[in-house]
Amino acid sequence: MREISRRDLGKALGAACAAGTLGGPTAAAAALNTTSLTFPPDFLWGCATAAYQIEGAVKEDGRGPTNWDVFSHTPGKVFGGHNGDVADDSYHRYAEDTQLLKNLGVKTYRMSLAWSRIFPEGRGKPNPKGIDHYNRVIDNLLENGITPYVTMFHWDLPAALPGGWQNRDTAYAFADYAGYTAGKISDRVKNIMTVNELRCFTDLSHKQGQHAPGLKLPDAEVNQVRHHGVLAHGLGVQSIRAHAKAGTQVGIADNTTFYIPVMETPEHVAAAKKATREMNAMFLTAIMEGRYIDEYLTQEGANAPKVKAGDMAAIASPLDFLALNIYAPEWVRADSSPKGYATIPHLPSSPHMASPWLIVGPEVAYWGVRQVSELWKPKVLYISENGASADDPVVNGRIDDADRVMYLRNYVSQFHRAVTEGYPLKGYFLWSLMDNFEWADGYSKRFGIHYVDFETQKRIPKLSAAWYKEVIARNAVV
Ligand code: GBH
Repeated sequence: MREISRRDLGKALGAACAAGTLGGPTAAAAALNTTSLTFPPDFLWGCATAAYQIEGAVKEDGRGPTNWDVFSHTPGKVFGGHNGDVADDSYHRYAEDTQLLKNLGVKTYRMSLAWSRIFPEGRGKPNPKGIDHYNRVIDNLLENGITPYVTMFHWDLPAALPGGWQNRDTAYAFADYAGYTAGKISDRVKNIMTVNELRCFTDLSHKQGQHAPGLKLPDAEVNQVRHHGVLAHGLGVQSIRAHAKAGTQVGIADNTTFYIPVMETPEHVAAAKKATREMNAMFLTAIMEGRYIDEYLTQEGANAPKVKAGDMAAIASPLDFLALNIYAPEWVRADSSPKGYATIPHLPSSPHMASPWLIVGPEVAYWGVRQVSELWKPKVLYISENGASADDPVVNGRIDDADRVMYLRNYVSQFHRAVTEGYPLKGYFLWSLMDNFEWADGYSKRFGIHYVDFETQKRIPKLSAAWYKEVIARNAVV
């Protein structure tokens, strides 16, 4: 694996000094930082958001209703009865939000498109006003020197599609929408992700019932929903390639469940890698290997998904890049069971951020990158999301979210380790640019590095925004 040489470090430090970016107290102090945790010069720093979480304007310019409009307006489903009707009003304030990005100095922005703005009924007749809107957003980003990375589906499914993800036809409708849209934007958007987080819009929505449409289906039906999810991704890849300009890079943003070895010894490291492959059998493992592995099929037995000829080949369509959303860790130890490993549940004393599920385990950042690299050798990796919820009290107009900074610094340091060891991690998108509609938690959980006052829509940079700006300027952990 590649090591950063003294010469590289010397050059990087020299360049930083020459550019006058080292505003710190002494060159020696700066050198300490720079020598320890500097990223490669072409590393891409970015921020991420998603359409339903920030846009609002749910009835504007012909947008069709989605599963999340229905779900959030159903009493008892979302904290406090909150919904995305207004959210951050970014549909109208996108130019202001571009300036937030520009001020941070990010080179890239990951955004998602609302399928139902482009096809209000999910399929059939496109709505030109939907594409017009996203063309304005994309052009505004490019004019400000920010490269958009676009996710085609971040959970806001057109409500008109019968049966939603339980219906196989939805996978084909997605492919049609993704291909059509790629044809319209790929003259300017060079990086496209199909779907966001398979496990969330399948299991969390159809097994645990916490996300739209809020179902708790039996296992066989859940497995079929999962199959339609990965099929939509695969057909989407093919359709995007068929319609987009040559050279468009296509990938997926997945929240693969990653297992940290309890100790960094060969037996535990191997056990954790095996756990990651098997526990993601219905999602990323199927996509990267083109089949449902025996462990999964045996475990599910008669409940295994029904697969048609050609499905697995479509699901395994080669990707230009793989993007990972990395938040909470799982832990595993090697043992003498037939599987060879035992997972360790989170403990009451496991530290977490404002969201109880968001256990802090920075090593998952390193192990996630290393495990997918070793298992499937992707050409290019991105972190499509990483970030944290915090309480964020406003004190004298300031939001000093030192806890979020602590979280981010630790995770970014672990990504740095992965980069230093030579794994192909090329960029990082922080979740999120600003506070927004946090799904079932409504507006009660804040993930932004900009505070949003939802009464006035005023955006205020938090301490974490100042920290991230400094990371980007120095291209190093600060
Ligand atoms: C990502 O989801 C999403 O892509 C993004 O839209 C979201 O805003 C962001 O991360 C922050 O959550 O309450 O124990 O049942 C992360 C996936 C979905 C994981 C909700 C935790 C609730 C678990 N998260 N889930 S629990």
